Amino acid sequence: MIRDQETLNQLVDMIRQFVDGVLIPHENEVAETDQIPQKIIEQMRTLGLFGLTIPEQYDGLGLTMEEEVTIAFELGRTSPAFRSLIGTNNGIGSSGLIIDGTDTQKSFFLPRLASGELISSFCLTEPEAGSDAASLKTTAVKDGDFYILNGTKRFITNAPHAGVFTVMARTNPEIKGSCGISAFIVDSTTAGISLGKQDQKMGQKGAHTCDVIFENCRIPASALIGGVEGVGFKTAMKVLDKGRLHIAAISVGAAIRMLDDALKFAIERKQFGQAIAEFQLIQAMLADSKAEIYAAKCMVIDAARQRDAGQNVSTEASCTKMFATEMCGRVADRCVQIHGGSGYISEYAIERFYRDVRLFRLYEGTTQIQQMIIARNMIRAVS
Ligand code: COS
Repeated sequence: MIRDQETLNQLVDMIRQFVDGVLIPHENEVAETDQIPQKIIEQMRTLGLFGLTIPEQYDGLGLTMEEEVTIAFELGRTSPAFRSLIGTNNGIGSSGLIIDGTDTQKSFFLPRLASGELISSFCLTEPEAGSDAASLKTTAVKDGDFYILNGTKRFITNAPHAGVFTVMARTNPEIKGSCGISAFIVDSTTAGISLGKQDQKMGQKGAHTCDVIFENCRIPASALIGGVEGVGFKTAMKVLDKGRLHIAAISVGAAIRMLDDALKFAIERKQFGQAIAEFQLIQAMLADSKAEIYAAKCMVIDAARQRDAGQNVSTEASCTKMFATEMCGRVADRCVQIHGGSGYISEYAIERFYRDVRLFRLYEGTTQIQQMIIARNMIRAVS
């Protein structure tokens, strides 16, 4: 759903200019230093980028899913590190609160997340619980008006910067599966929380992840999201339905950028006395990429509209995440191929994008998990 096309167009134009004029020119610096310059973070705050999806009553822009993916198509055209910094506040770090939080929890945290004063992280994955998220072992034991958290969370995006964590933990150890899990909103300065060393990733330099370790970490009972035990896994799954659409949209944006760069290169690069863009084998790679990007974009918009209409989009979110991220991987590969040897050299952005986009097929559920969700939903629908 688009509430007001003209206002959205203005926002998209502003973000497009910011991406082209500020973010793309700083991509190499971010890759080399593994840091986003502070002045860019300030600009992101001023532009309201930390609160794109946070409801207006909590000082965000309250974008609908269709509006959000439209913005994500633009943000995807630059280094994923920039998107990653604002991504948790707009997605997995705030959605749990927005979907299932109490009014008090929302009023306290959401305005701070919208302004970027606080960065949020989503703590689901553990060393022994990745794809099988319901097997997580972190415990939250009730102790009067408190819970005591113990456990380790792994690969937590933005954890080194986070002011607040959404933590999924087992409140009922008797129940081994998903029903024993609850979600908490945890102040990162609470005693008993420590961070592991920063992960050295294949790509996405400037986006930071690490372990978050809870050791006898005492949090108030009011930190229980929604005030209800045992529904934390469902909260996490609802968060991921939305997050998967966002990652799909970012994948479309990244593929558009890679193809733009490859097209430009193919037009400029001459071999055998002519631009390589004139060769049909190059054209096939350009055309296949264009068509697949178009298909993924249509899927993202359709699924976003269905979610805005209040429909359950679990299947569509997984279909879209699977198709768009796999498409992005194929486009990355073809665009390296079009660049030839230059595609393997860091002077060209495609070398970095090739590594950066590899993560899209892994996080927020691997392609194989999306396949499993889609097939299970199909089978359940008829049985
Ligand atoms: N929305 C709401 N509820 C959902 C849901 C969704 N999208 N998906 C599942 N649930 C509910 C189910 O209805 C079920 O509820 P009941 O017990 O009341 O029937 C409960 O949650 C458990 O679901 P399910 O039985 O499907 O859980 P499984 O453990 O079998 O499988 C998968 C869950 C594999 C789908 C889940 O663990 C998953 O998505 N794994 C990948 C995790 C991931 O993406 N990690 C990335 C890191 S986070 S960046």
